Amino acid sequence: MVKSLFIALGLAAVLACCQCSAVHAATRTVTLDVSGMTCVTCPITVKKSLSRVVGVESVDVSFKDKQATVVFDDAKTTVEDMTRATANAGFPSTVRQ
Ligand SMILES: [Cu+2]
Repeated sequence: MVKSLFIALGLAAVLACCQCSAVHAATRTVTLDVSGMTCVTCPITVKKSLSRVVGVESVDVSFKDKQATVVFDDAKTTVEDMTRATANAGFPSTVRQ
């Protein structure tokens, strides 16, 4: 009896936590494949384009790996906004799955 009560309380805590995260914005990280980078200044352009997207918190672009790692607030922006931003800067990108 006591054990099942603890389980019920634990479940309630988990459910309460899930509701909490649905209300508050979550910070997420996405990796974009940016294939069109051909020289060392390309990542600077890519980084600048992503940094201008409202909701993007940090950008790390690797020329060597041809990818951009973006930390963003998913209540303010979407991955589509980011791929559009890089495409507008001349560097089409896709989400790494
Ligand atoms: Cu370049």
